[in-house]
Amino acid sequence: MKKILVTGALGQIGSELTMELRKMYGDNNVIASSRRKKEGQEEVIESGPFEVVDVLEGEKLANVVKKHKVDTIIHLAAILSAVGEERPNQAWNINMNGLYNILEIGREENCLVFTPSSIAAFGPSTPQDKTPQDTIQRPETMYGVTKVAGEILCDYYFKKFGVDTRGVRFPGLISHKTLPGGGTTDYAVHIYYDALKHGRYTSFIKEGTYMDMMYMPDAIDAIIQLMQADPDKLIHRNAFNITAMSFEPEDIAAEIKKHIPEFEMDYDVDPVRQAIAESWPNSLDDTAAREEWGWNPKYDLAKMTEDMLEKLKLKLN
Ligand code: AKB
Repeated sequence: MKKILVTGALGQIGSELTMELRKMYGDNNVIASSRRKKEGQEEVIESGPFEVVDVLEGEKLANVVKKHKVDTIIHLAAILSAVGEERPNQAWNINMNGLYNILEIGREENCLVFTPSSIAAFGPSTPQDKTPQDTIQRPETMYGVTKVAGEILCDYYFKKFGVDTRGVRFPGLISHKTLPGGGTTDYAVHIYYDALKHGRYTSFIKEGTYMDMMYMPDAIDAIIQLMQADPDKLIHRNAFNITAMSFEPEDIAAEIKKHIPEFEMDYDVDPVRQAIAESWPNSLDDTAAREEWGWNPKYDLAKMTEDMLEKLKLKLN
């Protein structure tokens, strides 16, 4: 029987992943953790074990793992790209020392460790179109620096200590349950809320800026599928390129217009997030993930937009 600890369980990915894992493995076998309780997340906090612990508190975290006899850690607690540029010091501390603590616990307690990387692990010198799995990684954001360093650290723990580390490079994630916190791709979530609430959206990302994106159900499937993958088939581990779609702001606006004909979009570009977006790939090549563990996303832009608008309408009414 699996016993899974999810850090950052009240965040954008964690809140949905925890509930899905509880359905699969049983409520008591999935321990949600966060550094504090958050309003609006009662479902996650109350439907199974919940531990208040900061990923920087290594000893407390190790005790949680021992207490619940955890064998799998899904480590999601992290500072994202835009906030990371405002507070690089904090981004380095949480993203690196948090991961280090998790890997040390993984080594001592023999746990499988999943941690996400990101398209942010690439930079302006990376090939921008169909970015290969193995290529130049010289990011120019603190978030990106921590993601590349994290990938290498996870590889190190696998090679040196045999810790079963696995990861994916997530693109921008779009969901209707929990808002993302402080990323560059967040515009692609906000646009749906504003379309329904106000019939218009002001984009902080410039027209013509392509980035990879994915709908949350595919992201959750990716984590679960990779966790369950046969280790003998994994040539890569930290971390796999995965993508479901690549679009510019005009594309998502045009798709929304099919459902809300009066919808209008204009631009008030944020130079910091625009520069970050321009340093990231336009589209990833995810062949390795497809070949090594069967990655195959279900949602494209049209299908995602239909579902997002339907679910958000219910939520906002
Ligand atoms: C961000 O925009 O920072 C994140 C990411 C792509 O990792 N959504």
